[in-house]
Amino acid sequence: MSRLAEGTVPWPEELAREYAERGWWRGRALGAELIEAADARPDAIALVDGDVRLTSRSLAARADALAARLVDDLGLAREDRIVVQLPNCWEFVVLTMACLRAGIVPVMALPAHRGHELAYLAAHAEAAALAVPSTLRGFDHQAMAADLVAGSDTLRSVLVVGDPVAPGSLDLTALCAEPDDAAAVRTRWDADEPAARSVAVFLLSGGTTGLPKLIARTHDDYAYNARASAELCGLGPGTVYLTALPASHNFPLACPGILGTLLAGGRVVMLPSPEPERTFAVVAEEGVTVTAAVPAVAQRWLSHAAEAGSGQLASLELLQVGGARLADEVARTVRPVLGCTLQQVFGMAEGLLNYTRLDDPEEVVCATQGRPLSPGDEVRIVDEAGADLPDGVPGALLTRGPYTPRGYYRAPEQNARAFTPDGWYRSGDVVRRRPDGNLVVEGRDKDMINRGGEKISAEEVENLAYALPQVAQAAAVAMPDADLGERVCLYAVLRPGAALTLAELRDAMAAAGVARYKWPERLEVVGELATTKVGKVDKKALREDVAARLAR
Ligand code: OOB
Repeated sequence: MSRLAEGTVPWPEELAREYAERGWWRGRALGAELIEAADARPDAIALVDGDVRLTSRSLAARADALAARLVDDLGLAREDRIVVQLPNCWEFVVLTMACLRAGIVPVMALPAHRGHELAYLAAHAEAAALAVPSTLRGFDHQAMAADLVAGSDTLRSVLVVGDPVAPGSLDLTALCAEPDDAAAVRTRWDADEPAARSVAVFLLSGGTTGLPKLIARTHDDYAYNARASAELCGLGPGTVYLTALPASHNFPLACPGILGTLLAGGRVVMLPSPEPERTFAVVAEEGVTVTAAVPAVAQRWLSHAAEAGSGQLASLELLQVGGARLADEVARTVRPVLGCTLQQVFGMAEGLLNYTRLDDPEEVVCATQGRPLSPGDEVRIVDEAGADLPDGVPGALLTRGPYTPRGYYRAPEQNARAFTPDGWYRSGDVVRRRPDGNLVVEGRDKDMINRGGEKISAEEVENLAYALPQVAQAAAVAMPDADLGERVCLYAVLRPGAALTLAELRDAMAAAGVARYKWPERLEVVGELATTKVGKVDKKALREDVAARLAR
């Protein structure tokens, strides 16, 4: 068994056979499926990023050529890992496809991550390479990458997009060049497909533990995830999908996102930020038909359209919103203000995707988070004792299915908590099922803060706070926020005589190389932390306390 396979928890063989028999798992590598989709319409423009416009033929040839260069020039081998931290650019798509062709596994990091997160990801995945922008929003990613390589036992190569490319780094844009021998590289990978049950990508878990867990998505399961999502969303050759959310996130990557659009023969447009003015202009210029947003981004687009009008959005047919709870009142404004259909998406990198359907009544689209994608998805809603609850009663959501893996990568302890012995994933979400089958997300029972779709583990923030000598006790909780839904508030009990300000706390997080979205935005220094009857910190009481303070 390969090293990677050893760290993953496979589906039971009987179910794997059933998934294949039902046609959900095709037994093909996702890269091969993408190349075959490109074959169907070779001259169609498949990928757009600013002035760069690539046909399907060119995209496929570049991906195959890059795959060969990663193996021949960089010495990467099948199942080697590469941490991918790129903004939304065309090279991200070529690199992802190249990895899927060669069986090299991308670890999908976020542009907002910093040394703290990337060092951990590289170590846990034992990554051999790292792909970064040269600089982004004033931050020198390449310098950070050099430090990471210096401190790592496994990292050897740094691939860079943008100027300058430092000596010792490799120019990823150049490596993505169209080859002279497209037919030869094509034949090479056609003859050497990675196994369908092997790991295709590592996604990051939303995070309830100290550091994010890696989710090994296989070729079979992730191809199904993207293909079935594309079908549900009605994607086809006429689709123009705008990637405005960070491309490495499961939602814009495969729900149906970039991969679903390419499998359906459509066109992907990459945009580095969802800033409304630029987004609206690109929607108009490119004739975008589908895009995805988190509620905070959708709200910015709605405000912009309310002021500037929705004239530029004439081509937009479908807006998907997910990643955090969309308020029903906001949902109801989407069609009148933006002039397109809304689809709510309640998904998770661990697998299960719920969608409202395109032909659902407006009431369902605006007041629910949809229902499972696949007839193979199993959902249970249970009480604290694990007993099934009737429709209408909120409870903890458990799930299994053909694209929901049975465990995290190399994490037996976390798996014992996050999965039941018979393979149900405990999502940590509290939901209620309506008689029509649609789910409504009522809250959650996991210790996570959802900052506009960015998931922050309370435990991770607390561990970082404990690194400060002033802090005796720490509890991170969500505080309500009109723009982002939630932000991080830290409650701290200080050591006798110690003092701490929010600025000092944030400076310490910066110095530790922690991604900025995790830095607390409010600090409450208290004499003691409220506890529950069993002596645990009472987070519910703290959330209520901060909400009350904000309302004053
Ligand atoms: C998506 O994936 P993750 O892994 O970043 O976060 C998953 C968690 C869910 O367990 C839930 O707590 C929350 O994010 N969530 C929602 C939601 N969609 C996700 N909570 C309320 N309403 C929603 N619509 O966030 C994700 C992955 C694929 C597609 C869409 C979102």
